[in-house]
Amino acid sequence: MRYQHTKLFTFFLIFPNKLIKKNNSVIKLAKEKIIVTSALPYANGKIHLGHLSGAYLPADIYVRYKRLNGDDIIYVCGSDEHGVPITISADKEKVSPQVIIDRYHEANKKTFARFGMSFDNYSRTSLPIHHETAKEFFLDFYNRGLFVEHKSLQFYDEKAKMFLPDRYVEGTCPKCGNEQARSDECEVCGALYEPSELINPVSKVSGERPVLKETSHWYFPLGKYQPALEKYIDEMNKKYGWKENVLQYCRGWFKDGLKERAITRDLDWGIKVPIDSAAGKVIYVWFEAVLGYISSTKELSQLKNDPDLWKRYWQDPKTKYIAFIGKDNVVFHAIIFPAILMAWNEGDKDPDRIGAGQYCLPQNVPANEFLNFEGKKFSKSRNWGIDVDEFLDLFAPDLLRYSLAANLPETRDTDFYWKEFQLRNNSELADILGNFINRTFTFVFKHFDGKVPALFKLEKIDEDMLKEISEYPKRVADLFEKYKIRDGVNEIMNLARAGNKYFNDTEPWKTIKSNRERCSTTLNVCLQAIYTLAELFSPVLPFSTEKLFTMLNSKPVDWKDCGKPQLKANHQLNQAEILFPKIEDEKIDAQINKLGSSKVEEVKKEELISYDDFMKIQLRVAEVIGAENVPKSEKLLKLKVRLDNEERQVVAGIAKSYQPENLIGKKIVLVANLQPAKLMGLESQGMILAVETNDGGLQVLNVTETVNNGTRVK
Ligand code: B3M
Ligand code: ZN
Repeated sequence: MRYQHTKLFTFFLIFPNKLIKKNNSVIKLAKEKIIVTSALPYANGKIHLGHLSGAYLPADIYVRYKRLNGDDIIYVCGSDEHGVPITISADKEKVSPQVIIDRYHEANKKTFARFGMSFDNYSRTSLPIHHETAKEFFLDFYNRGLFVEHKSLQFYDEKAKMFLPDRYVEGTCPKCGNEQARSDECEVCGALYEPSELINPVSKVSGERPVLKETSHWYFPLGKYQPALEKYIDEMNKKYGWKENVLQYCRGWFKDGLKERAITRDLDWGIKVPIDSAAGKVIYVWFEAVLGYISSTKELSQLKNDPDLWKRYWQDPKTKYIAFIGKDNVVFHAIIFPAILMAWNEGDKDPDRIGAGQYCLPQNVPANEFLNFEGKKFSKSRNWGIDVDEFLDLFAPDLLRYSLAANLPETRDTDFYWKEFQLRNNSELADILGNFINRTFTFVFKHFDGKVPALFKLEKIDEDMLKEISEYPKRVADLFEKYKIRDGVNEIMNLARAGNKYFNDTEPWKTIKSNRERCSTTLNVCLQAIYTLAELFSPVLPFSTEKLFTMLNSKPVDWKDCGKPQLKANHQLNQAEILFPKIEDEKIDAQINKLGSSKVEEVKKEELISYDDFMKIQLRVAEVIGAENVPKSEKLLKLKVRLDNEERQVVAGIAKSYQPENLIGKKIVLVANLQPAKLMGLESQGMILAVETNDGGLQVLNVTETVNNGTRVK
């Protein structure tokens, strides 16, 4: 429910952020005006599960919860389409950057939609509206004399005849010795330095050692804002509790002392520096990308035909702005972006510029740590991980949302494991939540015609359960409000656990025979719990809970009310469908087996065997002289094989690939000194070697007929 100023004005006095009814009989809780943003992903590759866990899913859950809470919220994002990451991808494929950004912007936008991301707008930084916004900020700062112009030495590739941006140069970090450091930034220790400090630089374009050549750039005086930034972060933390990891990063930066930062680059892809003398220079991608949040909101204004919409959010001092990001983006959102906004806001002191508006700064920056994949970093080149689209081709989006949400890297790095994913689905979504819903619906349809059974006299167990249900919305909200999304999600599942326990303890399958009113009462309570679960889970499982609301023949209410009994007696329900089918082992194993380098690495881990060990295995050529099917077995064939002067019986699992008669006369390779084993009651005196074919069948290894029976294979 969103309030409209005009309609409510006659009934309510509007206090800052609060609506109080005139006769004071009802005090409506403060509704907040909120902007939520998620980091703009570079449009140079597909987003993976790690991205979703870092900056997108937690934001989407928060936003969906806030909407149900009746808050006035907008959620914007978009593609980051400038900068060296894009040009590097374009160079690799030998296409223009435009081809890259068009491809990945569209792809990621679609993927996000499939995953259920509920952005109000998903924009792109290549749009004119963004270029204008970035240039407006740049020119404002430039005209106010805020920038300092410096000549500096920059790496220049004499072979390729170009200045080399940071990521085009690799060398050794002067601080920690990382040999893959960029020209001005080390990803390992986080150090920022001058290109001239990099040890042993190499150009990624030509592979040559680049030279340092003079160029001139504009610098943003970040150091000037350090006192204000420290005060701002301190205040925000005191009022709203920032995450420890974010504070740690910021403190580290402050300790080193903020320095001026070049905000232009010698590059031809990006937003041209809007000054005549600056040909060949673009605005540094990080300076403009953060402004993309504002441009995305401006685009939303256009789309909604409401030109001032963006101002009502960004330039209202009461707006609460929350920036969801991954930990690698902290400095840009907690320090640089606030500094840019402070610099803009102080411009209002300039008589020429009054009325340009004051932007609100992030109230919180709930950055997440990283998600790894099966114990390692995601890696496309090593085929380690899975594409989100590929995932969604195999499994419903809510399954992914749940397993990621229940394991968000909020306080430390976490891992996605296929087996854990299966377990979360099978033993939580299916066995706990799905089971509770299913048994209740089945019972109500069987014994109460699918109508909500009435409440009769409440016993203590019912009162306790109703009380517990009523406490959940606030309990979960308190966690979500603190950005403890993972804890909130796990808490909701506890209500489903409590529901199952209540169902078991009240034994409706017995009371239906002994005391129908008692049975009716307890099932009513179960359905109220399911209603509450539907609403509490709706930010996490939007697709399944939509179906669940259809089953309940009902709709969500204001979040704070969803713990109160909402379903009236006799209300007609719709037939249940299974919301969470179990995932079979085969489906999961197939994914694990597909993981690229896993096999290679596992072999490495296994102990190597010695030559002597190998020679212990007697591999001998044998001729098949008899073959028949094994009764009642689809897989096994009983073979008779001849070595030099003995015959053996071998039971082999190749019946799906061979007709017995086709094997007669073939010379195969037998493991001749294997301990005999019994298969379906038949003794097998050895094993024959076979390979798996592409279609999953087996092909027996053959030796030409001229080789004598019994010959050793070495
Ligand atoms: N594009 C970094 C990234 O995709 C960067 C975030 C921009 S947020 C304004 O990892
Ligand atoms: Zn380093």
